[in-house]
Amino acid sequence: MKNVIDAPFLKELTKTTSNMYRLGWDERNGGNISYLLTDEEVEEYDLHHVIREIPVSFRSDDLIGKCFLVTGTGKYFKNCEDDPENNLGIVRIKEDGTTAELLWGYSDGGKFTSEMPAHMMSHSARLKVNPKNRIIMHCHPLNIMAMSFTHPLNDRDFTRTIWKMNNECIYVFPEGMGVLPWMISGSNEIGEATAEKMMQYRIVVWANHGIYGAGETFDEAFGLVETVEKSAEIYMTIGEREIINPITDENLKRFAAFAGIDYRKDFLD
Ligand code: 2HA
Ligand code: ZN
Repeated sequence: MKNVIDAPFLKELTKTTSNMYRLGWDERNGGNISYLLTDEEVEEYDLHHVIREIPVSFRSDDLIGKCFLVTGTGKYFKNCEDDPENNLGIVRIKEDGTTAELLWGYSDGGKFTSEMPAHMMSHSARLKVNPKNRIIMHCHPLNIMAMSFTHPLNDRDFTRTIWKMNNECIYVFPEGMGVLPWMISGSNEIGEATAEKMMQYRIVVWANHGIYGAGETFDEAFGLVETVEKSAEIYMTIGEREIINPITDENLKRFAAFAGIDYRKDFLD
């Protein structure tokens, strides 16, 4: 039976938390990640003993029996790589759907992120749309947060602005992105609202707070977040100055036709 400490899935996650920290997206204990493990991964590693049970504040019937590697509440992304067993945990959703069985980690007696509702509900939503989804990632990138203070908060307008700051965006997330107003973070309500958006999108912005990204791989989820953040940076850098050389709706339509992109048609004029 292999030790989780040596698992590629653990290294992938801790490399990602370090990258995100260095990008300035995860100050202090900001941000959280959950990674759905495959049955094969769970079989292969020393994950067959329940260390303790941790209640969750909602039901996840769709996720019963599934195992997730999840960042710990109050823990810092910058510390995950050096001390994974304390900062991370692997939990399995018990048959009752409202209990997490700890199989590894949270070694100082800790528990999963305060954003567990948004993570688990988003996993349920994304798995309905794409059974291969494995990652839900949340962080606080500077420019996305700044933009959400001054830009209208509806999916269409926000997507259009982000798409038009960088041609690549419509290629990377042709379905667009969801936006939520300020809500109480950590609540079941923000979890439900995020999951509803996740039925349509892989990206959900939480105004005044940060962003969620979903994907089959870390590259996919991380790539979505960094692409949105780059566009938001361009938007914030332009600021109040007049755009005299815009990317137009017509430009995006021509690019989409050329590249064969099946984008969200009602998001362009
Ligand atoms: O875990 O990012 O949204 C810290 C947060 C809460
Ligand atoms: Zn947050």
